[in-house]
Parts: sequence; C-alpha cells; structure tokens
Amino acid sequence: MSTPQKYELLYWPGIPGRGEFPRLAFEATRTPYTDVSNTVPGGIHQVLAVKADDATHDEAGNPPAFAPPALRVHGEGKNGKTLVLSQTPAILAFLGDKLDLAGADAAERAWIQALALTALDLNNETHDTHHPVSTLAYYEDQKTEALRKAADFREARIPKFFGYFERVLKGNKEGKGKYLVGDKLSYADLALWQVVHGLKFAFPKELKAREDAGEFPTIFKTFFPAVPEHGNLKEYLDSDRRKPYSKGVFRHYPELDRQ
Ligand SMILES: N[C@@H](CCC(=O)N[C@@H](CS)C(=O)NCC(=O)O)C(=O)O
Repeated sequence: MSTPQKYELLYWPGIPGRGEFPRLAFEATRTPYTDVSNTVPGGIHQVLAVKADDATHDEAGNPPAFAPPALRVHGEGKNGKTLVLSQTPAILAFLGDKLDLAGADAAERAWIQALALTALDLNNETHDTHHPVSTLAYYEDQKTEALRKAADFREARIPKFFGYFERVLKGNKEGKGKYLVGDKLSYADLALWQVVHGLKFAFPKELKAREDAGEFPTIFKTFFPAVPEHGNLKEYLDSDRRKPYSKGVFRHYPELDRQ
C-alpha cells in the first residue's frame, strides 16, 4: 500500500463547494494533497464516516466533524498521530500557518483571519439565496422566499461586501490591488477570489452589470485576474480536478439573478 499524502481533504465529490477553499491553498503553494472523495475509490465513505451523526472521537482523540470539509494531517495530531480538523476557517488558519499563506507577523495573521472570515460570510450568505428557509428542503419548495432573499442579496449585500473588500484592497498600498494584506498572497485572497468566481457563475448578470458600470474596479480588474497567477492555480483551474459548479453553494438559477 502506498504512503498517503500528508494532507488529505475530506469533502463531497464532484463539486467545488467549501472544499474549494483548502484546495486553492494547496494549489497556490504547489502542496501535494489527496482529494479523497474525488480520487480514492470508495473515498466518499471516508467523508461520510468523519461526519456521521453517531460519530465520536477517533483513536487519536479527534472530535468528529459537524459537516465537511475536514482535513486529515498525518503526524500533526496528538502525540504525532493524525490530526483531523473541520470547519473551513479553522482549516484555512491551520493551512495558512503551514503553507505560508498567513502573513508576515502576528498583526497580518490576525487581519488575514478576519478578512477570510468576512469572505466566508459572503459565501454563506450566497448559500442562503437558494436555501433561505431550510438546507434540507428542495429549492423549488422555498422558491418564493429565495426570490426575496436573492433580491436583497443582490441589491444590498453584494455591494456592501464588495464595497468593503474594494476599500481594503485600495487601502493596502503594499498590495497594489492584488493582495488584501501586505504584498503577498494569503488564504484571505484565495477565499475572496473563490467567492467572486462563484458569484460570477451564480449571478452572471448582476456581476457583469456592476463590472460594466465601473463598480469595484480593483476587485474586478486588478485582484481577480492576479490571484490565479500564483503557484499551480492556472493549471489547476484549467484541469478536470477543478470541478464545475452544480448543486453546491454557487448555483445558477436565472430567476434569482438581475432581470
Ligand atoms: N461552517 C462550516 C459549514 C460546513 C457545511 O455547511 N458544509 C456543507 C457542505 S459545504 C454540508 O455538508 N453541510 C451538511 C450539514 O450542515 O448538515 C464550514 O465552513 O466548514
């Protein structure tokens, strides 16, 4: 049996979803990892096991995950065992330190965490546009509420979040519009990039109208094209390892977009 990669990502197969945030961290730093459910035969069972409703601590003392994604890191758990970590922001903070995506000092590290959390808030709010009432119910059964939620999201929340990130990018002189903090890539940049990319898919008319109107020029014209220049990102984004959006956080329902 071959030795597993040090880093193993446990996430649902076939969609980017929240698994994409750690994937981008690996790809941007050319760090080897195993995307378990997409590449290991029967890997989905490992994902199901780590978040099973009756799961409890494993033999290494790791608590179960509430929901995917989870990250398995060999040799980094208690007493040199395997660490299992869930929650996207916790995974990103851990990887940020390990992969040098967490800033140059304690202040930058803290800012990066705050900015990544803000980008993940926007990710979570995007999910609520198509599932505003229940994550378990079908979209079709909450479409009336989704139409209201999506209108508010497009008209109020997108400009609020984008306006905020535009100010941060402009205000960080060292970053020249390419980086949220300092003058190098962080996991906050990757998180923001993924959310903007997903929103371009989910709400193409809304995003295009704003870009064409000259809104948020630093995000659209400087930041967004700059991020894929790092590490293996370009090759990854063109590969079949980058999964298409479908039934994940970023869904395209034309009726929810700008009319
Ligand atoms: N706050 C968690 C949310 C995790 C989450 O909602 N995961 C989704 C997939 S992206 C899931 O499978 N949820 C199942 C559930 O909540 O029951 C994170 O950021 O990791």
